[in-house]
Amino acid sequence: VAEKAQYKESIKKLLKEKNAVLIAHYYTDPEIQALAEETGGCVADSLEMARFGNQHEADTLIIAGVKFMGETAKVLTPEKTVVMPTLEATCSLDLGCPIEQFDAFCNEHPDRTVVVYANTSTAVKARADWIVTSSCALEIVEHLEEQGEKILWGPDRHLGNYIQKQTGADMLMWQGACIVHDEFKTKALVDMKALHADAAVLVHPESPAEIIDLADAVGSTSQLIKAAQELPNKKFIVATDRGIFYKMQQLCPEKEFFEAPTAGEGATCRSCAHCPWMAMNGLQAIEEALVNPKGKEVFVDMNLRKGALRSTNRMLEFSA
Ligand code: CIZ
Ligand code: SF4
Repeated sequence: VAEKAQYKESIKKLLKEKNAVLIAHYYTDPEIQALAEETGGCVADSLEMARFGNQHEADTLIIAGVKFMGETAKVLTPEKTVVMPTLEATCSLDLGCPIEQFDAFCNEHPDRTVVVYANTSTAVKARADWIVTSSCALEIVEHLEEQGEKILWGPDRHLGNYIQKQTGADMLMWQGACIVHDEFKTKALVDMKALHADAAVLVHPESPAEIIDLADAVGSTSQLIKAAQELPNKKFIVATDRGIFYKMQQLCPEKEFFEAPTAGEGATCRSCAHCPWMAMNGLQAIEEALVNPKGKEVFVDMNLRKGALRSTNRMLEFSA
């Protein structure tokens, strides 16, 4: 505990000295989210993180999250120094969508508008016509469907299937998945619901369809946090990364939150409702990134940047 307090003090001092700001995702550990809030940074979903970094006057952005979030920040503000606690923090959606294969898939379907989830590399974003995050995906696909466009969607198949069902759009899917949300189990959730009959079930749409079918509210992290505040229930079963409990508990101290059941427990559990890459964002790693950014700074290819900026700005302008 004493050690943690020292790290926090040191980070606060360094943020000021370097005119840096800490931007954390809802899935990072509670102490990181608390520190971001205390120091005038932000805790947000990937869309709001991108906006906040884009508008902030700091010279250096410390992005506590996963690689694609750092890359998005660099694409939007190339003049800033963008640093991450570790560049090893990636995402199974990003890993599962390599540009060579994705480009070939797009080339086979030239008649389709390419819509990709923000959880992708700069190269994949540059290949796309549109970027979406889970908080604006529905509206953007609805808009494209109204224009009569056929869509090629990547990489998350669960989110894609959910949006397809909601909008009726013609969508061809890349078959990626998030290792955290893919683990939620239907039967165990049905049992848990029976045990807490008065609980509302909150589900992130990166989860399998059978889990989404059991939900009282489906949405992005920020939308689920809103649902926790607005629904009258006193108890909630939550199917997304448990990092989100920090914000839910803070905003609804009188309510109770339970993790939705995952496949494995203990040793067999790969991700158990907490993203292993988000978990790499520790206090020590943040301090190190501030002291010596070497090896932790995010760079993007300037040619790819142009394309990624075009598709990312389309999203930001649409959802402004
Ligand atoms: O699962 C993720 O990585 C999410 C929800 C990202 C985001 O859009 O905030
Ligand atoms: Fe990627 Fe899933 Fe981790 Fe989000 S929670 S960063 S989608 S692996």
